[in-house]
Amino acid sequence: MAGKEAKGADGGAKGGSNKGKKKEVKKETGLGLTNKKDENFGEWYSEVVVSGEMIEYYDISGCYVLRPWAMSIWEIMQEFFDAEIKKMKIKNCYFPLFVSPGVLEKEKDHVEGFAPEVAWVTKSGKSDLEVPIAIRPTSETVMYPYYSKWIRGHRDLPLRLNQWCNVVRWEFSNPTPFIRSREFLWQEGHTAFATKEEADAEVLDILELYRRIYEEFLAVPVIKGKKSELEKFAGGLYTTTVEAFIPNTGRGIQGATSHCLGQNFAKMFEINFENEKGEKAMVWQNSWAYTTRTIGVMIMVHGDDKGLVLPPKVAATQVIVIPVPYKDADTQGILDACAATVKTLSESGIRAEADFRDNYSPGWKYSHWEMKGIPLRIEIGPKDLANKQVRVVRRDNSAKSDIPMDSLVEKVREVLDEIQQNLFSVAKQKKEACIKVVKTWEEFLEALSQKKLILAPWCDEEEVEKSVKERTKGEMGAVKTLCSPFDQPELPEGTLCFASGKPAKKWSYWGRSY
Ligand code: 87F
Repeated sequence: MAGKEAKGADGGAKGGSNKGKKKEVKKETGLGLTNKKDENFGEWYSEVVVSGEMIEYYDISGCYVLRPWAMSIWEIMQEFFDAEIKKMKIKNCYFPLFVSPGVLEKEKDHVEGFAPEVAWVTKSGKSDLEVPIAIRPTSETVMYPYYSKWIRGHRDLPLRLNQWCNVVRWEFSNPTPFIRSREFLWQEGHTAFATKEEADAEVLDILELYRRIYEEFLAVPVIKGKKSELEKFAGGLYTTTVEAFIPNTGRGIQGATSHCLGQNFAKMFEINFENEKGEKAMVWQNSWAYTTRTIGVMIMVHGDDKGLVLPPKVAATQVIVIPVPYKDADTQGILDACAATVKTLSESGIRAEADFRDNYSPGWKYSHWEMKGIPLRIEIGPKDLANKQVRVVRRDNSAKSDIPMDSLVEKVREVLDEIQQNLFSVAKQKKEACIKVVKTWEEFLEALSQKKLILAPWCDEEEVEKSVKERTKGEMGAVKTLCSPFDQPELPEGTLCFASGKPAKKWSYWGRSY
C-alpha cells in the first residue's frame, strides 16, 4: 500500500494546470480505486479504508490500526456524546481490562453463549499463570460486584457510570475493519435506578443520543426500534436499537443498543438498597454502548468510486486549500493567499489546512484529498488571485463555484452545512427507496432477492422468527428481525403475519444483517 503514496508520483508537470487531465493524472500516479462500489462492494470497502488512510492492516487477523484520520472522527463523536451524558449527570470511570474467571462465570447464563469469543491470558513470560485471566468482552461482571458494594440506600441512587475503553471479542466470522473487529473501541454505560420508570426513560434518552450521532454527525439515517425477544441481549429485559441499512449489500446493521436490564443482574449480583420506606429493594439497571462500528457504517453509506466521503461535522479537516501555481504567475502571491485563507477559516472555527507539498502536482492532490473524503476543496490559482476569489469544489456532488474572498467564512460555512444536509438527504432517499412492505411469503422472498429492507406484519412469535431464519439460511446468511420500529404504521384489523398466516401483532423490519 505504501506504493500508493510513493514519492515521485508526480502527476503532470509541476506547477502546470491539470484541468481536464484528471483521468490521465490518476493513471500515472496510481491514485484512485481499482474496485467499484456497485460492482465489488467488499473489495471496494477494503480498498477505500486503506487508501483513504483510515485503516492499516495488522498481522493479527481481525485487528486493525486506526490511523489519525479515523481516530479524529471517533474523538469528535466522543466529545459530543461525553458532553451530553455529563449533562445527564452520568460520570466517567475506568475498570480493569482483566477479568478473573470466577467473576466472569458468576453470571453463567449471559456469558454462556458468548464463551467461545472470550480471549484469555494464560502465560506471563514462559510460565503458565496459576489462573488464566480473561480480557473483557463487556464489563457487566467486572462492574456489578462494585455496584453491589457501593449501593446501600436510596440516596446512593441513581448510580450512573460510563467508561470509554477497548473490548476484545474473538470473533470467527469474517472480520471487517470497523464493522467486525476482534478488538474495538466503545463507550459502555451502566446505570442503576430505584425505579423502572427512571430506567425506561434513560433507555430512550440514550437511544436519542445514538440517533443524533448517526443522523446529525455521520449523516446516516437510522431506524429506532425494539429488538425481538430472540435478538435482544439475553441478559436483559428489553433491547432498543438504532438500525442502519447498507443499500449496496441489502443488509441491515445494528448501529448501537440501549438495554433495560430489568432486575436480572441485580438478582445475580445482589444489588440491593433500602428504599424510602426502609424496605429492602432491588435496583433497576440499564446498559448501553456504541462502538467504532459507527465509522464503518458511515464509510459504507457515503463512500463512492473516488474514495471516502466524510460529512463535514466529523471530518478532522473540513477544507483543504490547494495552491494552483502557473508558469509565470506570482507563485508566492498564491501561496500567501492559501495561507491567509487557512488562517481566516481556522480563526472562525472551520477546520482548514493547506497542502503546500511541492513534490505533488495540484491534480495529484485533488485525487488524494478526494480519496480521503475531504468535504471541501479550495483551489487558488493566478486568476483567483487577480479576481480576489477562490474556487471551491464539493466532495459530495463535485459542484464547483467561485466565492469572493471577502465573504469566504460565511460562504464556506454555508456550503459545509449544505454538504452535511445533502449527504443525509441523499442517504435517506436511498434507504427509503429500499424499503419494501410485504404481506406474503412470496413477496418477502421477492423483496429479499432485490436486496430490500423488508417491513412486514408479524405475529411476534419466536418460533416463527426461528423458522424464517431456518428457511432463509444459506451462503448469504439467514434473515432475521432487525427491529420493530417505534414508529409503527397502522396495522388494520385482520392483517396476517407474512410468515405464519396468524394474526399480526406488529410491523417489523427483516433482512440479512452484518
Ligand atoms: C462476548 C463475549 C462475552 C456481547 C459478548 O450491549 C460476553 C458478551 O455479554 C456479551 N458479546 N455481549 C453482550 C453485551 C451486552 C451489553 N454490554 C454493555 C451491551 C452494551 C454495553
